[in-house]
Amino acid sequence: MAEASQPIVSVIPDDEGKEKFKKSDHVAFYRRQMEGPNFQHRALLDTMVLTEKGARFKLLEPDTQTTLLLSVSPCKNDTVRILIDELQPIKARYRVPDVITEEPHVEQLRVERQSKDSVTLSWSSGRHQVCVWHFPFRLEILCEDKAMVTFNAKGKLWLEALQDPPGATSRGSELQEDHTSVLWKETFRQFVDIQANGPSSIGADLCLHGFSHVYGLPEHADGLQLRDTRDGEPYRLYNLDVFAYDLYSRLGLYGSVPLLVAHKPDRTLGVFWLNASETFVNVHYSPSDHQDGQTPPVKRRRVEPQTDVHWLSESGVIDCVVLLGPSPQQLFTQYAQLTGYQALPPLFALGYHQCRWNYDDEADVKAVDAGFDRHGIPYDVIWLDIEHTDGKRYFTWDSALFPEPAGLQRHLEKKKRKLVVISDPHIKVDPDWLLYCEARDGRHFVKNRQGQIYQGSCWPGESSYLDFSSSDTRAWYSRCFGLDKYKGSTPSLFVWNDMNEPSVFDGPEQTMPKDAVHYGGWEHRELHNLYGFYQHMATVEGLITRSGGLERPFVLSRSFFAGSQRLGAIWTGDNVASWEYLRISIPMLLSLSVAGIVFCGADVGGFVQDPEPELLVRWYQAGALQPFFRGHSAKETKRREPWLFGEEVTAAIRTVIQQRYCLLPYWYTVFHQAHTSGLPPLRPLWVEFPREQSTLTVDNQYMIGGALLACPVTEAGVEEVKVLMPGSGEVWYDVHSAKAYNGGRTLSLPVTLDTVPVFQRGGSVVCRSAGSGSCTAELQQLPLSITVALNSQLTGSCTWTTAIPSATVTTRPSACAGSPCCQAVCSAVLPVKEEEEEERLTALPLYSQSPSWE
Ligand code: NBV
Repeated sequence: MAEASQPIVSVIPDDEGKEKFKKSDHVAFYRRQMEGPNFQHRALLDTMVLTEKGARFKLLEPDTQTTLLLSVSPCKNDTVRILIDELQPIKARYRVPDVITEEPHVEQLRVERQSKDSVTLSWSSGRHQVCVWHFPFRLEILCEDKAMVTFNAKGKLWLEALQDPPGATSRGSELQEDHTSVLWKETFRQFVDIQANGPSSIGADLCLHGFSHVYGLPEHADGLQLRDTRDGEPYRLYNLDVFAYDLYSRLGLYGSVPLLVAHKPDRTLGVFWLNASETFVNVHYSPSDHQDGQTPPVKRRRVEPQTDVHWLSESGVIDCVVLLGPSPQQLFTQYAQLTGYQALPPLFALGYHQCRWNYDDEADVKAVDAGFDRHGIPYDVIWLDIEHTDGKRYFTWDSALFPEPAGLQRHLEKKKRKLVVISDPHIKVDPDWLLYCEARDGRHFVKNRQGQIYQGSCWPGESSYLDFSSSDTRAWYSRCFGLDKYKGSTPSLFVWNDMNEPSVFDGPEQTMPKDAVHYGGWEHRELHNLYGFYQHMATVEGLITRSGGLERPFVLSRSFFAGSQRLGAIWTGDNVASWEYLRISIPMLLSLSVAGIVFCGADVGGFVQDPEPELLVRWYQAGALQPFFRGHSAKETKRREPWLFGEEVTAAIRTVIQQRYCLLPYWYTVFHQAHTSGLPPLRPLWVEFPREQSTLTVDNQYMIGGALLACPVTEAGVEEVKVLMPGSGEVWYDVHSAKAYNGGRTLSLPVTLDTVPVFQRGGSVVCRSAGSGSCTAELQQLPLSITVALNSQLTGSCTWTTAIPSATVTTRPSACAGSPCCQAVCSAVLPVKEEEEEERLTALPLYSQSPSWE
């Protein structure tokens, strides 16, 4: 069977002028919800039942006489879960499993006030309340009697109740072409989607009072702050393989996290919409630019701002958790308690990774590895793409190109370096291949709607797709990573899951048809956005089991969902070697970080096309300051190992990779923090400076942990950059020159090709390695240095905690037991006279001391 080639064209219309990916007006359920009947629901207050799981009410929609069941569960960690399902659906609607890690403890509710119009419930301290209004139904979440969030403020709540198919009783099960049957069938280009359950969409709106800045909802190639969607498309959450994706777009990319985070100076809150089917989100800010644009200008009263968010999904139930913060830190912890904390990566995973599609053969891999040593550039991992396999059969090797794969790994391992290989979710249809036969006979493949094994085209040609939603299939797949089973693998081999949206070359929007069928009879439409998450989970399990449960795994996945942070790393897919893509990588990674996917990176240098040397250097500088740091390039591009562009470029790249290695004790520490508290290593400025209005729209600078401010240069040929130094009263120290700057202003700073603006916050302590070594294993032998930066009173003292790397598996909440922490309190006091302050600030050396890793 012939191997396939990827239909490269994505955003460009095909020969018939039709686009490959849908816009919202191509999507029937979106149109139905938007043009919707505008039902007004009634909450039947006398049906209220208070249980240990919260409060339950019936909701009635009088026109259709549909009854819904609402449950409201305020939880101990200041979150409120709102669940709405049909009271008596003709069959069960899909509820997303495996994402929420543990059911949070529900608070004991008490009735605070009750009338015929509303009932107000409160719990523990009584600071927060929930008020349910009878007609029109809405649900308010209040803090000290002030509404923070109103669910159904705009009356957009609508669940399309499940119905029997037209003619199911009178005309047999064949669909008839009449006006109702279109609800059971949808056509996009040549693709026909038969909707076995008919229309089943859900929608609801939430008003976020007082908020005019919202973030999150990855993955989109757009700015950090979400935009008002009235001027175009809604944000789409539908995992798709989009080669060289369009920029500044709200169309769906490889992964989805339905978490929206709202921030204002005195509160951060979140809305988590737990649904894995195709989802859209509309954001309306008020007062908005639209209103401001009115001619003649209308004199407006000062109104409190608000953000209205309308969520719409193709199926499932309404399962929405409001996270009440109030601080960014609390919000991140609430979200991590719900969906899991970041897995603590093994230290090597935070080093530099060298990838290419493809390193041709064993000699090529060894030569590249030697190149790093020859040029004194540290690195930890070299990667193999799909060409290393025998005809794109994952878990195999091309025996001509990689005759001694275990020997190759041992060669790398002698230098304490690792190999990562790719493993995609499609399996070549090949009855002569044992692994295919095992999967087929073990019923591990997704089926089509007729009940046969589904087949689609991907790299190997005709392929079938593993059904990772089944725990049996996940267990079987995990076993494929066993050292006895995966021939040629050794414990220093780690894994990369690509194409797991899943990508299907001949499928609608290049993915799996929604009417394909998974374990338990669930249609693919119900769980589409979970597919990659489940493959990632199975791979991680495989690596943990391989090590007898002892070692922390490293697995990179392209597709992801809420909760993927528990599994490992993700990257932003097929970007392009251009300055715009370098710039967009920063807000893309910040949006992922805000939504819990904190171990993230973008292909350094750009995957598609060839970067000019200046762009390559700037990209390495930026990548070295981002969590997952990997150079990668497509098959058609020129080779671009760091030493191929002349000594100036090699030196610049060497410097930033070495600086990354020196900073690894700090990176590891901020990852340990993510693992234990949920705080992301990469933080938008407002996370650290929540009260500063000027930080709310900044998305070209960010904090690494609480101590370092990074502003990578992302423009060609610039000689100066503007940097916002946040926080009046703060002091910032250039980490290279120790020059001090007062916060609360924007500065223009001169830059050369070697400059990477990074500043340490006064009052913080940063732990570095005294040298970089050739890889992280060597780094750990070197002494550490700590840098104490004094704050503006010059009397700063701070607690320093650094995590000591070990390879062992850590599971929360006993994270510290598996990964020892070293704590020290560092304080430095420099008495200073008022009038001397400015002068002393600029001359102040950073205080350093040298303990060691042990
Ligand atoms: O496996 C080949 C590539 C891979 O290098 C890249 O990183 C992925 O995002 N893969 C996509 C498949 C095809 C890309 C055109």
